[in-house]
Amino acid sequence: MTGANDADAIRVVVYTTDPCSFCIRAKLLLEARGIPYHEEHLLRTPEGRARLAEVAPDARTFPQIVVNGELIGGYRELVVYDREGKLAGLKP
Ligand SMILES: N[C@@H](CCC(=O)N[C@@H](CS)C(=O)NCC(=O)O)C(=O)O
Repeated sequence: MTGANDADAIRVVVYTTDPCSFCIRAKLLLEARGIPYHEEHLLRTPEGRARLAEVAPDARTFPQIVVNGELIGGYRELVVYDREGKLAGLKP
């Protein structure tokens, strides 16, 4: 799923799986803030696993959220990122 049509505007990748309530919360927060994102759902796109292993080799939980190629963490870290005002800077 993608939150915008303009692929160039997408700087956020959310690695998800099912079931995953934190994944849903992360996506809702991004949508509430109007931040476009690309979802890599690992059950639907198994090749995403290799991409996730590259950026977050130690990841044990979902979601894993990457901004501008850099792993910021999971949902809790996304909330902190938002509180710090950094999400606003990702608006197209
Ligand atoms: N601190 C993490 C917690 C994420 C979390 O616990 N996710 C669950 C799915 S909703 C998970 O991956 N559970 C598997 C496990 O803990 O091994 C965050 O904020 O994203």
